[in-house]
Amino acid sequence: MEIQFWREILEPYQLGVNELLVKFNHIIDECKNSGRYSPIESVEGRVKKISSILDKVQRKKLDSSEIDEKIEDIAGIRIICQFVEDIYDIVKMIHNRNDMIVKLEKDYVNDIKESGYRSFHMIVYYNVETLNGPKVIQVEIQIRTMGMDFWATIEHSLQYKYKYNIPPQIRERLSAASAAIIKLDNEMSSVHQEIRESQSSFRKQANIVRDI
Ligand code: 0O2
Repeated sequence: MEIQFWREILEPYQLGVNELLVKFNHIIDECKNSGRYSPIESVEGRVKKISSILDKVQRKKLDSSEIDEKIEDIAGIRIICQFVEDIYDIVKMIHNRNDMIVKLEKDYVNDIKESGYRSFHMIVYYNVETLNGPKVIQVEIQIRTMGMDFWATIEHSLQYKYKYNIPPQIRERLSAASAAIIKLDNEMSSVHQEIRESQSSFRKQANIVRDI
């Protein structure tokens, strides 16, 4: 497949990722500026590499005309938050927005994957305006706590190191680490009200100092 083919496929996705990064970062700023607690700690985004798209095309035996419809994660947004409760606040927020339509959700927070992976996944439809007119793209949004992100990042690099064949003894340790992170997330949730209040009064204080 030629460069022009990939440019035409990927450009709308890059635009979508750029726009969504601005929008989710703006939520963080709006919360900060009004002294409110932000359920979003940070956000990152990427467009899937051509080699990874091709792997998926082969694995799912797709025709090149089916890429837009069948590969739902060409555009990926990852939202990191502090508490498990924040995940569900963000999910609600996304449902209430007019610029995204939720196609499907996978709750790997409650329905933990065999590997120990936890995260909330949403596939949303999002409209972008291109030179050729409007285009509706699919975007995968992964929402997870800092703890879940820590685990997934380490596990992902081990998958890479062991070429997707992690030895059983390391798998066991990863499962134990995942269980420890569940405990940590639960512990943090149990004191979250107190932490939220202290962070919000700290932020208000910082805003007052900044405004002087
Ligand atoms: P990358 O590089 O992150 O993009 P499909 O997406 O169709 O292949 P599936 O199983 O329906 O299949 O998708 P799923 O499991 O809902 O989500 C896939 C993405 O979630 C992965 O993307 C990872 O980002 C993440 N993920 C899922 N399971 C695991 C896991 O066990 N460990 C880690 N570290 N991440 C996981 P990609 O395409 O694999 O890679």
